[in-house]
Amino acid sequence: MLTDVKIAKLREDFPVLSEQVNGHPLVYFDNAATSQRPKAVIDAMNHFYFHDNANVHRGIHALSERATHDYELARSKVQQFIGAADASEIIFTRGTTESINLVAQTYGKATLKAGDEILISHMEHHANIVPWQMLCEQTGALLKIIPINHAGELVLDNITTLIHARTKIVALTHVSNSLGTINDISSIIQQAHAVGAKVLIDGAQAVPHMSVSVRALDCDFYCFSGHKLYGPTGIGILYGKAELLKHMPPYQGGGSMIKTVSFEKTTYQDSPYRFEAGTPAIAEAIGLGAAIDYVNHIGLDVMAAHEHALLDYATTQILTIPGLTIIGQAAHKASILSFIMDGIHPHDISTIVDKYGVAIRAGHHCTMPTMVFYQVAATARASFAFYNTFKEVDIFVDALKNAREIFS
Ligand code: C6P
Repeated sequence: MLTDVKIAKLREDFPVLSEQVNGHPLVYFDNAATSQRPKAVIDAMNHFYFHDNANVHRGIHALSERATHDYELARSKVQQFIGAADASEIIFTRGTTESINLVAQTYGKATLKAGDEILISHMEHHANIVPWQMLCEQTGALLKIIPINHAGELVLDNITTLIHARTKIVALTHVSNSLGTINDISSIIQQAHAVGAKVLIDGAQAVPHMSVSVRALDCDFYCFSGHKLYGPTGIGILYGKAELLKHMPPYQGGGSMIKTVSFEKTTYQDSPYRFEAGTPAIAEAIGLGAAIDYVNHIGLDVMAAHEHALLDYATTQILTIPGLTIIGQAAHKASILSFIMDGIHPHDISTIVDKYGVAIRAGHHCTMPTMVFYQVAATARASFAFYNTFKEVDIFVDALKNAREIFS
């Protein structure tokens, strides 16, 4: 359990958390957009630049060997973190967005034909909509949508009418970034496999809050971003089953991904290198490895228990504010709290609470179809991490009450 004393100690690991904003101590509730980095991550990246900086997989000199060792060690840490069978199943990308585009433009483009179907849900982030739309335009495949209900849960009653022989790819978010819903993806993965479809899971909002085993889930692809997991920006992960990666064409061409090049014919490396053309984000991969070490040290279960307690407390507290409606009330939620307030635009809510040092996000959260479903242009969203406190929730709720007063 994370006691107040323990949290106070852990907060010291995050230099930015002691910032003052508009004359108030920072209350950082925008963790779903990007979380903060502990010193361990910043130090790991600094150490690389101070002592080991060289390109990977190229030089035969000591620094290059050190850089390559640390880069590959980071890959192994990711492999263990998500329970993949082999490190070759872990591809470094720039983030979730690039991971999904990679699958669409390699596996998707190579296998889909006109009339095939790609199934997503109504609560997807644009990163798990647009790449599939682009693929549909290229191949003549059709995009199908799993509906949601008002609580923000997938409606699966008629799922057999959506998952059938023509379904080739099912691409689903594990946790919704704008509603907080945790989806029961296991059963959908099984149903998709029963008709021979492959399943990609967008885990951007899941891996920071729950332990994930890609082998237990049996998904075909799993994606996430380093920067939501206390790691650096510019680094993300695509997990793919070895058997699938083996037959997938490259994503981009260039250095590192080839075995031989001649003007007549080029041959490609095996996974993961076939999908990592050019110089990768080396310091960022090492930083992600350090973030995983940090998370493992505290324990995802311990972190999640505290985040849930914060979510429950904040949910109860904000509902005491007149005219406030929570958007996304699923039975199973991660620590994301989206809401609207009568007569106040979410941007104004965000601006007012910022005056009290509270950072939240306001907007459509890159989920425009979800906003349309709720008939709102935007929501305000507070998202909690393990380093947040109940006292911070009180400051946030007081700031919201002030917003209510200003606008009434
Ligand atoms: N959501 C949010 O504030 P990138 O930008 O590639 O690291 O992650 C994209 C992405 C994909 N899927 C989900 C479920 C996400 O939440 C995100 C990023 C941020 O909610 C920025 S829009």
